[in-house]
Amino acid sequence: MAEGAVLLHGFFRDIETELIADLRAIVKAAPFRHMVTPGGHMMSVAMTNCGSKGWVTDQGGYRYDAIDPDSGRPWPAMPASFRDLAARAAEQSGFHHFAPQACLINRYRPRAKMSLHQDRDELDLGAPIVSVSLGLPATFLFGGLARNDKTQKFRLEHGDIAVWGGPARLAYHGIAPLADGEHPVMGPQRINLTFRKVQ
Ligand code: MD3
Ligand code: FE
Repeated sequence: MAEGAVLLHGFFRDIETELIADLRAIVKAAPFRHMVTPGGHMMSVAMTNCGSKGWVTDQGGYRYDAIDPDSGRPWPAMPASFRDLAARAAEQSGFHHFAPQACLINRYRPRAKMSLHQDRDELDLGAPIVSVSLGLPATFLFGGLARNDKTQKFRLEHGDIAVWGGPARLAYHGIAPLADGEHPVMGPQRINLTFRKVQ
């Protein structure tokens, strides 16, 4: 896709059942919620997290926090299936010993979108971000290092894993409004996991 970005197709096929069962357990313990941005807007994407840190946003700003603000408890632990998949994808892409503390889980229903943004709340920008797509396909928008750089479109489908490191790590990116549809395994939604080394 770009220097530093690697797209792997069908990478979780062998562990799909375990991955989805583990995802269900996380969502049971820490349900999806629509967070509010510091600007006061409710996000169309619903989110939750697993791992020792989770990404949260509220009127106070964005941050990684060990505690789920909705439950007052720590986020669910990162399952071995998640951790191993992320490490295997990173290794395949040339990043050794990838040990993320956080996994942000995004849920898109039809019409949900994510506006163009950079991910820069992580302390270690030398580590890649690994993203895993499940469910309905999405149009991924990939720009440059400046907000106004022109964007390229890529389709992300169930089973796709992308590793974003090097010069791609700070590129602007987003997701176009999700089209209607019904995925045979995941139903009428798209779920994206992003693994992050935050400390
Ligand atoms: C490129 N998520 O959670 S995944 C996010 O599909 C986010 O939910 C989108 O952007 C989603 O922050 C896009 C692909 C992705 C994730 C992180 C990146 C691409 C990236 C970080 C840097 C560059
Ligand atoms: Fe992002």
